[in-house]
Amino acid sequence: MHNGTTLTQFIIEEQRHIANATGDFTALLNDLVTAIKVISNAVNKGALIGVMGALDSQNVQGETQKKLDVITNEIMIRTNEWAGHLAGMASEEMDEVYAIPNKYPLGKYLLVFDPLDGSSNVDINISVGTIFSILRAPVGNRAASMEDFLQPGVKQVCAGYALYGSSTMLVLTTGHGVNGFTLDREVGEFILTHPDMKIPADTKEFAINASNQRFWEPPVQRYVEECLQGKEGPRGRDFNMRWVASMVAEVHRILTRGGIFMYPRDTKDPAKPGKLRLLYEANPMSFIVEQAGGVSSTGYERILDMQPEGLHQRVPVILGSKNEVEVVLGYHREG
Ligand code: P6P
Repeated sequence: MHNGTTLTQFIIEEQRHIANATGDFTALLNDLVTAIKVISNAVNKGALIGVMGALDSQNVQGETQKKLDVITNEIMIRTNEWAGHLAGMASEEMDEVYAIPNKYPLGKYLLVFDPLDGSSNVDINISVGTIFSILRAPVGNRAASMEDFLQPGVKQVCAGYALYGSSTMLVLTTGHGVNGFTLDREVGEFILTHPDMKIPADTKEFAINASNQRFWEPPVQRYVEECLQGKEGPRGRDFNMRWVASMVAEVHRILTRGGIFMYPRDTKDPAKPGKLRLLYEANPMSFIVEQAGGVSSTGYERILDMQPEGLHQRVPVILGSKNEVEVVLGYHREG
């Protein structure tokens, strides 16, 4: 059960942690939460409102767009563009920065998001989510340039995700720990159900797309092979494996019971140093994971320290339970 703390109440209390808070941040988060409620409704209605299936279009990633990719992107834009809290937005589904229309005032924050992460799962009714990251605009109240978004992950003011699963949850951090909220549809409010989430330091559960095994770097090959050898191998214990193909679901499982998630650098497409995008997948999830006591790395460097070079830059990701990620990083150091 819960003590009934609503997200609205929680955000206002969080606002007290933010220096010179003017209420803008709280109002921005409230608009973001409204978008997430609308997306949750669309995702959960699914086939009933004809939002399943793919379009003929591709996004900047060269990925076929699902109807819901476009619909959810539109919901995020329309719900957050008007209130005067943002200097610009960037999304997995848009090639360029989204400029706030002239009819609306500009604000001091930047919003970066993947409106429907794991959308390839939508038609088969497996959990998907929205990932978001809030940065401060280098110069507030001025239309943001692309360069304004290229800030290391340590500059994030807030990061979070919505998980549209058996229940709709919102998990977020503002740098003071990680808290999870569950949507009570009868009330229309997110209720604090998972206060101060922490990732167990150890785990026996790894998540990786094993079909890419032949493309992995040697340290990852070694790590996974040793997991598969189980208690007869050098790790001396058996492991379990999961792969949902929805990063939000994987990270939520790790926050809930521990684990290690890997989408490592692979040689499948040498032009791509990884599959996941730094600004709107790796950075927000890394902020959350670190705030919950976990570790998040490319294998060679801390993800939150990386200087982004482009809106849609891809990076390798190895994140989760501290002690298990450290094993993989140790293998990378050994070469
Ligand atoms: P694959 C979803 O498209 C995503 O960006 C992440 O959410 C997920 O972890 C990964 O890609 C799945 O990739 O290669 O298994 O389809």
